[in-house]
Amino acid sequence: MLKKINPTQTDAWKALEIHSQNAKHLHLRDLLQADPQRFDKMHVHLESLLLFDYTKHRVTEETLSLLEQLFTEMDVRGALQSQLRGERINETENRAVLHTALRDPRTEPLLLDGEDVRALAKSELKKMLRFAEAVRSGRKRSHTGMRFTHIVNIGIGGSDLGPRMAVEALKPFSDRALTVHFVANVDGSDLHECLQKIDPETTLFIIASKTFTTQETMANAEAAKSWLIQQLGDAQCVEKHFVALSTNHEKVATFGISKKNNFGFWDWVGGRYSVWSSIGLPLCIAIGSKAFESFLLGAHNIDLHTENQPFRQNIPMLMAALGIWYRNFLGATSHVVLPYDQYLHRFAAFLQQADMESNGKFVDRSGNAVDYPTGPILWGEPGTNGQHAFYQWLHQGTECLPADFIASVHPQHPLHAHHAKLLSNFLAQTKALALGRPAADTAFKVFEGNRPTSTLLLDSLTPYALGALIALYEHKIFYQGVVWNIFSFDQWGVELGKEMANVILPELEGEESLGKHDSSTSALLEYIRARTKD
Ligand code: G6Q
Repeated sequence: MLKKINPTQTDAWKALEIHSQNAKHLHLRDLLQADPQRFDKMHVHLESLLLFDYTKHRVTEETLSLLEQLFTEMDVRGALQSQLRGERINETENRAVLHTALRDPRTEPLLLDGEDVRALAKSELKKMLRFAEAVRSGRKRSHTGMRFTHIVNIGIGGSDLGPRMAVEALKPFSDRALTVHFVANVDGSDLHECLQKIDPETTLFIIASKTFTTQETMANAEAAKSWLIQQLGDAQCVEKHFVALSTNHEKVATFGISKKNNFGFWDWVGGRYSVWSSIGLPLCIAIGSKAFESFLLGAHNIDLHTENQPFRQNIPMLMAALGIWYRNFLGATSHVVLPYDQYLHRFAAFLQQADMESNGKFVDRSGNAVDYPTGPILWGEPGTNGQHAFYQWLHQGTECLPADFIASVHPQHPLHAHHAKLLSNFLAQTKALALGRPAADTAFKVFEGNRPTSTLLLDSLTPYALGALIALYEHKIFYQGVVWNIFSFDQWGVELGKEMANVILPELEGEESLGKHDSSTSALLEYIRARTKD
């Protein structure tokens, strides 16, 4: 189990508080100038995969050793072992957290309640890979005997963001004869627009829902089913055109999907960590089983990396520690992720859920309100687009926040001149943010600089590299949650609004008098009801 330690009571935290008073005055310009060897000491290179450069951070050797001490006092390594061993570290839901087992090729048993989770994961993976290949090869046919050309994933949150981001990221590796669509929103326009683009005879619907009770997904799934039956004029078509990704076999059967067409997973896979499970099916169909296995392996190798490397060579630990430094000691309220890669255009949206749903918590592991900031706002957009939008704020705004710059040395397209331009911007931005321009003819043109950045430079955005990239952030999020003494794997914060929506829905649809609400909600409800009467 995870220890319950208030991080502010550790020696390292207290020392960091004192140290930060002086460190506030450090300028990256001086740090970089004072030590020409700074890069040599502050980067991690994973051969033929990626380079992580943390030279442009407002830290000294002392900062880093105090952060390392904090990690030791908070026992982050012990916590990782608790996770990897399958202890029920998601205490408020009484669940283990074992998404790492889904990508673990090792065959030694890993037991949870007497069951070997590695073996379970492998057998479900095999079933999914076989199915994906059958769709890709055309062996799996539609109700009217056609090859599938459209795949529609219906799911939301963790059952949407991961596969959606990854399908976009790995487009160059995908079979272009298959188009993968994603429908998430209960706003009917999402499904409606999708239905305009697909051919009912050649569309496979994937209903992705761990619980198979989520309002949005069930509404879209039912509507898609009715639409298909109406289009093909035969209720039997559901058998060939619908599959499910779910832990709830009963509900799947009630919907009309047979057991063989349900690809299962388990309660020890959290939604936002589920792209490695059967929730990855749309990705697997898009890129094929070999590439999907490579995606899993890339993540597994980061699991081994973070388990075994010392702090100064451990990328997720460094990412986590730097984030804590800015959040808790230098007052940063947000963290920006800037992939200079159009294929990663959904990466920040994916991370936003992974990070903010995990670490946006104000209650510690003992149930007390924390008296220090926890997870920051995470946001981002691809470069160079962002440069023409919000970078003004990054360069000359009044807040200083850490940024992750991500790019690949080799592009996945043949337009090499474009890539040189992209990378020149990529390098120029982190340099400009760090050094600024202290003197100018007017104050308006002054750049203070001292804006910290990490650079994550992939060799190329392959399935293996994407798996690794996601796993780096997953572990970062985990370590930060451990240090902040919060539970990162529950999400009680999403419940209240859902409960209230269930009360409001019948009131919105019905004629009866309204229940008790605050004056604003009542008035808005009345307003909508009055305008939708006929
Ligand atoms: C993720 C959350 C949440 C969840 C969705 C969809 O960690 O739990 O985003 O994934 O609410 O849930 P279902 O998969 O059960 O439909």
